[in-house]
Amino acid sequence: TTGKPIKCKAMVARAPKEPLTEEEIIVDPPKEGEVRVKVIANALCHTDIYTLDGQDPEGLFPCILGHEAGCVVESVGPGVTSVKPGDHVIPCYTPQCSQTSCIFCMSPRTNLCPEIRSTQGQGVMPDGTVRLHDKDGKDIYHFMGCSTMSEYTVLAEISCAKISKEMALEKACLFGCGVSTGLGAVWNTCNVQADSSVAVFGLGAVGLAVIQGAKMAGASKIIAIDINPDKFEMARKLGATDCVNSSPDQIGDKPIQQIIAGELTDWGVDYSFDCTGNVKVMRAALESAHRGWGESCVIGVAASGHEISTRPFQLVTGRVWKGTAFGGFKSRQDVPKLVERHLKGELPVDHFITHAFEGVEKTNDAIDALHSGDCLRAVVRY
Ligand code: NAD
Ligand code: AHE
Ligand code: ZN
Repeated sequence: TTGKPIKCKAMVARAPKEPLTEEEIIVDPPKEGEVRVKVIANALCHTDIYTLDGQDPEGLFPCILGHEAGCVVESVGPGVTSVKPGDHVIPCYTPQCSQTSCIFCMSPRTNLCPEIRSTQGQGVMPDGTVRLHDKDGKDIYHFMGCSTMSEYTVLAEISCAKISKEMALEKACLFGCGVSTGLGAVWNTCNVQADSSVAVFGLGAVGLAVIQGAKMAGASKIIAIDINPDKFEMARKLGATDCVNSSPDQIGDKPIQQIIAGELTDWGVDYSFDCTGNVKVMRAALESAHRGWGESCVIGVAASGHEISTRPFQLVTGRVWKGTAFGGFKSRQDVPKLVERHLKGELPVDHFITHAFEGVEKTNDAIDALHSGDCLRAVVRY
């Protein structure tokens, strides 16, 4: 199939809020600097749903969603040197071009390589065209540079993190988004120190990964907050020392930040994380942070039009508000290291997989599982 189009099964997002349609699509061969991969497993992340629900201002339809996957290289385009057919790769929606001319890749302060971000946001490959077409030959947009709800897809070489073949791809896919983001928010973006206090709002896979990362960083107090009390069991298993149900019917009209900063701690927590995407929770997380030095990290994704607010006084009195993309990991160099740490037994991830499905056509069932509230990660193996 090298150099030839591949016909395969994919789940196409035809329009916002509509179920995905199972279709036979055509995947063009990779062009210069591109890689065609066979997708082995894809995990559903809330961001896929956010876009499918029409909330993503960059969301384009028809498209193929999916951005948390484990793949095998099928063929490479001209000029590709870092991967070859048969290699195991994790697609990275935050690429790493590593060029000396890239001030972002050359800086230790960020992972936000902008090399292909503008075309990626327009649902096309770096040359401005698509590689995905429906059976009538009509274009299908790419998504986050990944589009992994398809048996095959095409990625930019700089979006391919080559990983050890020892880790099963139906587990390795987790390092493609949510788990890495939660861990990285703790280790990179906030650099949580030992013996510090942490508050985590939202206990999905991302929030639970924050807890796991905070525990590994030696945090002494980890307050887990959610409106769904079913999430607390896993939070405690991963290291939460306190769990708070912030539903109004539990805490009434008492602000959650008052409970965190006034009752559970003196002055607030050293670090707080929003893993909900709700801008009101983001405010509560900031205002739960410690007077004088508290840092609050936004991980959750909020649609355009939803804005954060707080009194400037909160910052004047020493709180810092920041955010993270993919946990600040420089993708192609750091994802392989996370896989190595897992293989050494330092980073268990099995607990994040709550649902498993066989066949890309089961992706709609995986989406239903995600909406059920008892799902962390649903992995669809193709
Ligand atoms: P999820 O939907 O599985 O988890 C969200 C959790 O927040 C759920 O447990 C839910 O009960 C809880 N929650 C919802 N509203 C709440 C409220 N008002 N108060 C307290 N808890 C509340 O989502 P996920 O896959 O874990 O992702 C979490 C967020 O992070 C999403 O917004 C996602 O888009 C975003 N995300 C961002 C990045 C990044 O790089 N910045 C990466 C991955 C995911
Ligand atoms: N197109 C969306 C972007 C929302 C967003 O913030 N995305 C995160 C990743 S979420 C993964 O589950 C991110 O890393 N953004 C950095 C970037 O370069 O987009 C919107 O809302 O506009
Ligand atoms: Zn994601």
